[in-house]
Amino acid sequence: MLTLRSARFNKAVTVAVRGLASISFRDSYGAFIGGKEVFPKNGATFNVEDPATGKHLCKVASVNKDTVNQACLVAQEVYQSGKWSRSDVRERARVLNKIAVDLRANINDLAEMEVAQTGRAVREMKAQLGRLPEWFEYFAALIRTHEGTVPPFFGPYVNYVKRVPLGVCGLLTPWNHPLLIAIKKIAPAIACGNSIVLKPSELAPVSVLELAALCSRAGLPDGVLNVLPGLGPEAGQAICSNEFVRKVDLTGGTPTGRAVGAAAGANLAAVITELGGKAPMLIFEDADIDQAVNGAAFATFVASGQTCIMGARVLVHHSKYEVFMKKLTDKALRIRLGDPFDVTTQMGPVISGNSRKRISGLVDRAKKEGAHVFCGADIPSMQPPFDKGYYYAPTVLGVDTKMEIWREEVFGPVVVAIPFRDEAEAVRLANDSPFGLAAAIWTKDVMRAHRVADQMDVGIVWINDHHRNDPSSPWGGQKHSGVGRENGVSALHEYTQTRSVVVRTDDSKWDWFEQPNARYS
Ligand code: TXE
Repeated sequence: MLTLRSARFNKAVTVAVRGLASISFRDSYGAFIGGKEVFPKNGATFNVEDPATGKHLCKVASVNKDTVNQACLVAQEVYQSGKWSRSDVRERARVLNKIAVDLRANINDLAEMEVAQTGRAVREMKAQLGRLPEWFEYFAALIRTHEGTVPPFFGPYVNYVKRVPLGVCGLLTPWNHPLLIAIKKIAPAIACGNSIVLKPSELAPVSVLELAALCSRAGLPDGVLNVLPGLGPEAGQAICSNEFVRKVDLTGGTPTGRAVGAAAGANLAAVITELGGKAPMLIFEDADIDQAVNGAAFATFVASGQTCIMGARVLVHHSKYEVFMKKLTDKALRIRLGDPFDVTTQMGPVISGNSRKRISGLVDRAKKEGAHVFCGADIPSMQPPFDKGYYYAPTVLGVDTKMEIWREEVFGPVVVAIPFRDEAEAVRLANDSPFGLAAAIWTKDVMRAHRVADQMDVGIVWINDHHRNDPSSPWGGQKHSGVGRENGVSALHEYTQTRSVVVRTDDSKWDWFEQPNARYS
């Protein structure tokens, strides 16, 4: 049984999930507002299902605009009280470090909950969640060590500049890494003294609700972190439009980014967005081909390809194209699909029936446009109960740049491949995308590695690797991949604003109206 559940969450019927018997879901979950579980009066709920079997997991409250507005008021009142927003940074750092300790103690339970909601393989989720406490530790350290500035202000003045919180921040998070993405935003936001209203994805909201209860138990004052499960166009839009919300931080699809940006813009709230991607992997002729194949398979198929930085386009020097594609295909064909709770499973289903339909549609249209199928491109046959799950075979396609699938994000286990003749062509192909989130370069030539990295129109470049992330390292994209950065000092800047204090140090009398030579500025 999950041990982390706060006493503030009601006890209710639990539904055991197959596989690792320790995990269970309650029958229903409410929102988490002001430190308590709240069931909105209208009783609206949505269902969460297990994508590996299609079975019902639990019901979750679906909050409407009224509940969003109540939660934003709670968040604003606690912000204005100064209880957290003006608390000593030592106290804030202490609470963040305590959250990290409690999170570490509950990682296995939370990871299993993520497996049940997302269908991602348990090995992946445990590896990913094992690192989450680092975000709280990093931002605890950053606020303890961050210093203001003293600009060289003209004249008899001292000008000091502090960074102060923004107020209520609206966080909109997706289902593919429910806790990782929520924590990437929560840790800097609370470290800086903000209050939060967070809407998790309607497909995987439960672990984020559990996290809020955990933070509350660790000493985060009530009302600083409020979690509002609900639907995007209703609850998500209501957050963007609420008068108290000063910043909206979304990770989601590009169309959602536009809708969120428009609503937040009308509300004069700032926006950070981490949106889609179509990351290229450039495989040069001098790369260690076996390692590049391993890296590309990891980049493409981890999380069933449902990550924003997934290796979506593989560009291979023409002299190595045949051998590379043969090895990548062999590797993709060996990936073990199955029960995500089985530690030997290497890939689970995709998140939903709709998502699989979208993936199949893109692949089927690519085939009609003449794509070469190296492997996959179909729905695998699975043993019950997984025959009801949303599995899609690891897919490798040879394409050309005129095809829809070259440009569109698939968000599934599908990689498209193209050979290139020289470095200039590789760079041109890599940048031939509406997205600009990440790229990977595989080469042993150190000069080429940096030269090519410098020409990528993206926010993140890996050299001889993929997917690596750290709380200290800026994360975000260019073009349709979004605006702003997560992680590192950038995130501290995203979640604060400057307050500039100008102090006169000359106490001689002055009078603008009597002194014709008095300075104006
Ligand atoms: O994301 P959505 P979905 C991409 C990927 C995927 C596509 C759709 O291409 O196929 O997005 O996935 C909330 N106003 N990524 O449908 O809908 C929503 O409830 C305010 C990339 O799951 O963008 C959820 O909490 N909020 C990605 C969050 O936004 C709205 C991760 C993201 O949901 C809203 C996931 C609205 N109008 C999907 N509509 C990445 N960058 O990693 C939705 N939401």
